[in-house]
Amino acid sequence: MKITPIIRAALVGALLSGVAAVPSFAAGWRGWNLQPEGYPNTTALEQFVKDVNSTTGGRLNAQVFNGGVLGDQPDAIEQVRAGALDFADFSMGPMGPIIPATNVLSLPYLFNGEDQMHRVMDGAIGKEFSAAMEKQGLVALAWFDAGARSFYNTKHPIETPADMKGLKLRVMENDLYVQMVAQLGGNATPMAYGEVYQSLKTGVIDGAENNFPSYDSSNHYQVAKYFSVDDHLIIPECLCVSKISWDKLSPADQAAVQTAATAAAKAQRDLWAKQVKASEAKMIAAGVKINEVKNKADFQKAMDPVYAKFEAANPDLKALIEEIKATK
Ligand code: GTR
Repeated sequence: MKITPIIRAALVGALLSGVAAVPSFAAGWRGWNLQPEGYPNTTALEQFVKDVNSTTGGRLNAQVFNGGVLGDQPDAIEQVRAGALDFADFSMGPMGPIIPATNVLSLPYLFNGEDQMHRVMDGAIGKEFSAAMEKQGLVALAWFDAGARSFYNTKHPIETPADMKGLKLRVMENDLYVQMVAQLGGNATPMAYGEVYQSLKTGVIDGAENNFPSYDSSNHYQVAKYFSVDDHLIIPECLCVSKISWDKLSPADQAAVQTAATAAAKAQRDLWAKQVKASEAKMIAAGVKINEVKNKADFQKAMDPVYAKFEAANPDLKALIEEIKATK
């Protein structure tokens, strides 16, 4: 669906006032998605909507609103918890301030790679996170891939932590990322994704951090040409349904929605792997200066105080962190 500024204003107004959406949108499930058309997550969510609508005989009449037109993620999390929105693809990054146990997933260098992240999230530990989220109004149906995040900036390549000194970097809305950048000598500003391009352009910030597909689709590469691969964060994303919406479904419809979500996650992961390669090739062709950080261990070591502080504040989560790190 094409969202014009007027439709967007009407939708947001309707959400804020608690009134049902404008009449041209028949009552039905509404989903939040930050990413634009063509992005792996968007394609997967569109498949989810199509499957859900066909396997529930049109009862849910689901649709997804792409490109963050329904607002930023922290607000959208609250909307889904309140049942004002029915489903979403959420990064687990900005989830931490709302559901503290999920902050474990925002610890830098927690996972040793995407395969380990999949094994953890698809297994018993993933179910523990789902249980914590369900208590807070979010039913986690499947986990999407969001690759590994690295720093990029307008000034120079980052090869050692010393190159981070003084850089003003945008991070997602979670204090753990502010600590992460501070330990490396930079200055972090939590900021909504949609504001990053303009802030890079006007010099409000010098850089940010993300995966290749987002660096590409957000056009950040056009203004911040140095991408330094340090892979400091691997954060899963969650295809979540509002617990309020979920509890209204019959067991048969719940099963249909779960099946659609599992298939959507499979599609997303396949598309993701291809998109990472395609975006990297596009960045190289566009003249982006990509450097692989040689001594990632130095960056990792700098995170010790972040772990120490987190574990001191959450002693009950220490065993879980160790279990994740030990997962083969
Ligand atoms: C993207 C991710 C989004 C959001 C965004 C950001 O890679 O898919 O969910 O986390 O980064 O940096 O805000």
